[in-house]
Amino acid sequence: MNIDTIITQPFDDQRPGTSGLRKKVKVFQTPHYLENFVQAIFDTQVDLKGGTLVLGGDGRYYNREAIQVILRMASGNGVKKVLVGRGGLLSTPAASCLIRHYKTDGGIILSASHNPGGPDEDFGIKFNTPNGGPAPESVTDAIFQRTTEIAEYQIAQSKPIDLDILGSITLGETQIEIIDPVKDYADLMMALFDFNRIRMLFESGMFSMRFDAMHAITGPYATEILEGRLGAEPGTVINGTPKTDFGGGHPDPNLVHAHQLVALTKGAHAVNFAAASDGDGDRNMILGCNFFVTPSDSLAIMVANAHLIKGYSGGISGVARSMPTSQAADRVADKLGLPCYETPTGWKFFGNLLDARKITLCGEESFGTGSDHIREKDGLWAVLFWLNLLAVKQQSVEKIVTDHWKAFGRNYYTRYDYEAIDKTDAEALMASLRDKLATLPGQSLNGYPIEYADDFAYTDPVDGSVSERQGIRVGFADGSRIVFRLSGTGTEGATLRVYLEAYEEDPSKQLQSTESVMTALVDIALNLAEIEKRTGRTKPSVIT
Ligand code: VG1
Ligand code: CO
Repeated sequence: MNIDTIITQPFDDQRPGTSGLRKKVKVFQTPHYLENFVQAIFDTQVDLKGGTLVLGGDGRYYNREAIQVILRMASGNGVKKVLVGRGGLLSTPAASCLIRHYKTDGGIILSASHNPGGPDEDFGIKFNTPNGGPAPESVTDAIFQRTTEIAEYQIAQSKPIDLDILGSITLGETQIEIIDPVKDYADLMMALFDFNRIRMLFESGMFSMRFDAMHAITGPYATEILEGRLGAEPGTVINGTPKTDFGGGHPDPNLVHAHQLVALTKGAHAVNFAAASDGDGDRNMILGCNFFVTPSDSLAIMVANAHLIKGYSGGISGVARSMPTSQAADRVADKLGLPCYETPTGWKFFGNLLDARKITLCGEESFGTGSDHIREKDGLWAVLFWLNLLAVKQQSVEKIVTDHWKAFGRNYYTRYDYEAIDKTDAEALMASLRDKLATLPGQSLNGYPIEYADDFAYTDPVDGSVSERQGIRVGFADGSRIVFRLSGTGTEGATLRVYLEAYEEDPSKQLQSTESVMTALVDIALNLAEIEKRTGRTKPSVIT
């Protein structure tokens, strides 16, 4: 087997964001672009030499081509074994599961998550460490540093590997094993949830559900688990065949992009339960009959009910949420006497807390929930958690959520996204907010007294690492909160996210529309950040 050493030059834009390196496909197709980044992984993650790597992606356009390149580079860099999902497919949670199950030296996941796919759309790559989780900042910093000084990469000569046949092949000294992408993950789900009870729910004839895979990676997983192992009727999974362009849509499970699914929860033939996942299978949206569960509430409800679920019935050690996520989970943790951590945005910040067993459950407002079973957020896991809960409680989704509000109060929640705005304008807007921070506490805006205002900084309680400038928080005396931050996953200009939260303890006021409750806070946010003046936008691109 011949290994070529290819001379290359650094690209200056390979710093990973919230979740890996995300760029337009066209950028990744630039000669040496993908190769440089992959070589930087091999150069810095030295255990991969002679070690084992998990490899797979969400099936988007360029997935197969990138896998061929990475396999040849793995061989060129002396990786002993690569576990690849058949067809080059692995959901993000399944990749995390495999890294842990087979105790590998890490994994490379190809995905741009919920961003659209296709020749003119997005692609992404990230490295997960041996604990199964996204690389922490120390690792992504080292990889980035390496990309700035890279001069050559190693790649084995080979004709394309057949990714569609299960079994073992050798590429030089490297063993490539094409494995079933679903089996180990589905087995793990069976260990955590009461499949018999969920099966009885489906068999009762009184319960119907739809799961929208949005033409993305969860199709094969959901079909095997829901229709195969749990006996849900055929057709329960919709849009279940992964497509390289996700059928032309945004594989983003929210009320806007999953509108086909939302429609199935309304009207005379509405289903009792509906759920969707994103491009790479780590997000989830939970719906009841004509009812939407905010991801922040979903996390809080999981914490409150974990004792009812097989895999968590022995008790949970604590909970964490990303900073912009509503404080609903904090209220539950408080009542149950559990520790509750507030971390910066991105799953990588949960890894240490999970590894140190300080938390069992964690989540983000951006449709992500998960637990210590793996080190990524997990879309289907959340769906199964809810199914298990519905099977135990024999109540509707709406009843479970509204009862939860009565017991713990309701955190009304909404997020405004301003996408693809000018980067300089976005940075100026954040800088101007930062400048105002010191003078805000004590002031009242539209009759709302401000209690605190800061730029969120986080000290990891396990390794002491510090992450600064993680978002501007403005907290009000009544528990409401506005958060401003710039996205770290976009590929065009900048995206400003404005997160709004209002707390209501009184059950008689818990059934208002989120929009009406938020009017005053929205107004405060728009004025405080001078959004229209600074971005030229009169309304957000998406409200979730
Ligand atoms: C977004 C979400 C964040 C999530 C990240 C990756 O990041 O806000 O909560 O962890 O996406 O999720 P940002 O920096 O754009 O706000 V995924 O499903 O895109 O891997
Ligand atoms: Co995702």
